Amino acid sequence: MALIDAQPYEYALPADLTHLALVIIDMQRDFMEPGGFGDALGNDVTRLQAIVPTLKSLLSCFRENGLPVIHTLECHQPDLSDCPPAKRDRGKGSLKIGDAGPMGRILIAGEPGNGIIPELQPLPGEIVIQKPGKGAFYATPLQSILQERGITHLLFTGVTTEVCVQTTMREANDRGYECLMVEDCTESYFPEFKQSTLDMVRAQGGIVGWTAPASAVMAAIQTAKPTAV
Ligand code: TIU
Repeated sequence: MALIDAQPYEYALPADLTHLALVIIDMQRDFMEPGGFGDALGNDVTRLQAIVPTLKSLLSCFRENGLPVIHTLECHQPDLSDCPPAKRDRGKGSLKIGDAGPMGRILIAGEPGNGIIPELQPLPGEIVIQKPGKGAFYATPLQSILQERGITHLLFTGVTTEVCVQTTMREANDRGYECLMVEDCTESYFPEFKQSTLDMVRAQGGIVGWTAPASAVMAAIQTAKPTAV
């Protein structure tokens, strides 16, 4: 059995690695670039860039081993029918969800600014989940897709750590998935929130799951002799 050197203790990979998926949360221009949703909320979006090279390496590892990859996008339909007024009206930013910004309408599906950043573009065959909420299980087919494919183990990456990544990981934990957050493949606009999230995930014996760096994940996958190539 291959083990990831994780906290609070080793994370056991499934014997058949195709039951393990990499979940990449919301690596979209809307959160990563000036002029998008994250910027409109008043955040310094530039600090999220630091994880891109490491996340790209982890994605390459999954692709080279033929393992499942799931990308998510936070977005709303152009008519905002899936955007609760409570979400659109929250905050005092100058641009709200659906307003026209420099990269198109803010947080609207299909707009240039809503797309995944070029470095992490999904390949054909990879799962892409559009989600209207912070959690990727809410109002999406994610649970049924995981069940159909027999996926039981999930590695969480992306942005932002304490909002969409943590919400999705908690949703997955309650649904019985074995969850691990990849420490250097997730980032927040607030470094102290990222640290607190990692701490709370692995506290109490792993109350929400495990955390580990990407290097430990990739080392374990290499020793596991993938069943799929
Ligand atoms: N604002 C913030 O930190 N995050 C979000 O609104 N969405 C995601 O985390 N993707």
